[in-house]
Amino acid sequence: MQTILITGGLGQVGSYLTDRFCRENKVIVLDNTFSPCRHEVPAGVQLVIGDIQGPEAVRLVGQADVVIHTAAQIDVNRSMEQPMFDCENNILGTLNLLEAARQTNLKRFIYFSSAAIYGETLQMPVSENHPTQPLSPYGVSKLTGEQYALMYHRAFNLPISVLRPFNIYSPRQDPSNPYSGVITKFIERTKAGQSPVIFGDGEQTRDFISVHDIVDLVQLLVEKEDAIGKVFNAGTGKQTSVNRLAGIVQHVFDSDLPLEYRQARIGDIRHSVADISAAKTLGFVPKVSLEDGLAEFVKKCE
Ligand code: UD2
Repeated sequence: MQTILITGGLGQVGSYLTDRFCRENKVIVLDNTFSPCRHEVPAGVQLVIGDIQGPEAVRLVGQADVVIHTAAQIDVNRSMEQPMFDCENNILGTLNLLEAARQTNLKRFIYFSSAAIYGETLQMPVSENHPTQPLSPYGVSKLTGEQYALMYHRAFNLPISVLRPFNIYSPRQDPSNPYSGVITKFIERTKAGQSPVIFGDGEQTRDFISVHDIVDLVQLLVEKEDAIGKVFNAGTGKQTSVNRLAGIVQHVFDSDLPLEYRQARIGDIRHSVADISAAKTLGFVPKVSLEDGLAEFVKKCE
């Protein structure tokens, strides 16, 4: 049995990781409850309310065999308005954990980066060695965290693996959070008897990945020696247009209202899809189709 520290363990991704890893491990959740998707942890899991920048975080890293670092300031717009806040949380917070990890015998440190580090992409699908040209302070802070993590691997032999998730969805995403993704927004409107609102012509595409597939991939990163010192895209490798997504949501929720089109978002990326060859070398196979993933939201509503 290993001790696994999950930072941001009350969040959308962290809470699913906690559910999976607590079956066979001792899990400690560190969360500042800034944007929790749930307020309790499963029985047997230790919850520590605190910040990744503080001394508490250092103490907890010292107790862990594995650190899965998901805690972050995740709002791209907020990063534009308050870049210092974003920098402190995402860069200094990550550095605090890495510094703590340097003093230990950790078996693995998984760093959650983001596809935001790529910015507008030049070729598709996007592989991990594509140039990085972030378009927001959030993208810069995530990329800087990656660079620190990989440097700690090279210089101090820390067993780091980096994950770059594309568009993650789950029924636990908080609909009241302005940051929440297009899937949550479409479902909330459809449930309220309103049309999904599409920004632009709806032909922009994304690689939507279920949180369950993300958890599978993290498990592989924790288990496989081959994952150390490497960066992995976390997507499905499938491209879905926003128009098609709206159609599937309406089908799943049995709605036929006409779609509502509004002006495109400034700075919206046109196409995004992951090359997942690297993750496949670890044995990763995305299992949840968009249709099945969305059906899970219906169950939650029942
Ligand atoms: C995702 C990430 C973001 C950052 C970025 C980097 C999420 C939730 N956000 O932003 O953190 O990593 O990728 O590229 O995963 N849209 C609509 N109607 C709506 C809401 C959105 O048409 O009501 C469109 C939106 O204009 C965009 C697409 O849907 O073209 C996806 O939007 P999103 O906010 O879910 O995610 P994205 O890809 O902008």
